Amino acid sequence: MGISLFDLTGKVALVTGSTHGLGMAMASGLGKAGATIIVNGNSSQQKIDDAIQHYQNQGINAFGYKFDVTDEHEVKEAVQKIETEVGPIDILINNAGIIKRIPLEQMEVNDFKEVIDVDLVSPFIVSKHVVKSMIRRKQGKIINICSMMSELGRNTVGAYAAAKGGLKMLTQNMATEWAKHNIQVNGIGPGYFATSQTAPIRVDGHPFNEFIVNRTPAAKWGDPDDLAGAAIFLASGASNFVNGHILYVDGGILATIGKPYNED
Ligand code: GCO
Repeated sequence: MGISLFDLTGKVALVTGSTHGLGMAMASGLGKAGATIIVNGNSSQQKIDDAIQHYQNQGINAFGYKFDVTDEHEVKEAVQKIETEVGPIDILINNAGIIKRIPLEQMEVNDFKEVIDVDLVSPFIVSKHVVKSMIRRKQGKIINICSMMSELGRNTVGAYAAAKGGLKMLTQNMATEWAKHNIQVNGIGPGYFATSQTAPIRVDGHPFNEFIVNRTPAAKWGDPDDLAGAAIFLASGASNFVNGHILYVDGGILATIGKPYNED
């Protein structure tokens, strides 16, 4: 039986922001496909240790590194440590991100800049340091976690939309510059998923909660595990001729203008 197209055995995958939420769901998928997972977070060592335990409980080989993805010095040091202690990074998922829901006319410039820093500049910083060994080894997979806001606007998330729209174009430019080195750079655009980030707008009775269920042809919020397949595909040999593609996992949101509330 030949190696499956989707087998990640022997690969090392760094997933930023993988101590919880979508990052943990995607990293678990890669781990179950055979990859060794490099867990990253920046809040506490305890959260990283708990996450490592979570992965190991699933039979996944995992190591943890605490660093701030917006700090180039910390990123450079961490990538060097990972490559020395674990091995070269074959797969990078730039997942770490924040959101601030504030109407643009009320938003402080510092708040706007912080969202851009984490959601757009840090994928550039981390990719810049990880891609060096990928170029040397003539192979690599980079996956940037975009958003519905890479394509659509929404009240109060202007900074986030600017960052995620930019991340879509950064993905396409990374693909343009690095494809000749046999490095495939693509994006995943999650629709609306049940995570800590969306918890405030998902509470029962919250108008947005009902809106999203109505706006999504699949008529539900996504389950983080629904992202694992897309991550495995874009991290594996099955996507070696896929470059600069944003794969939307959104239950059909981008396929439709939506429907009246009282329509089935
Ligand atoms: C929001 C949500 C979205 C989702 C996701 C959609 O406030 O609209 O948080 O931004 O998190 O990014 O793709």
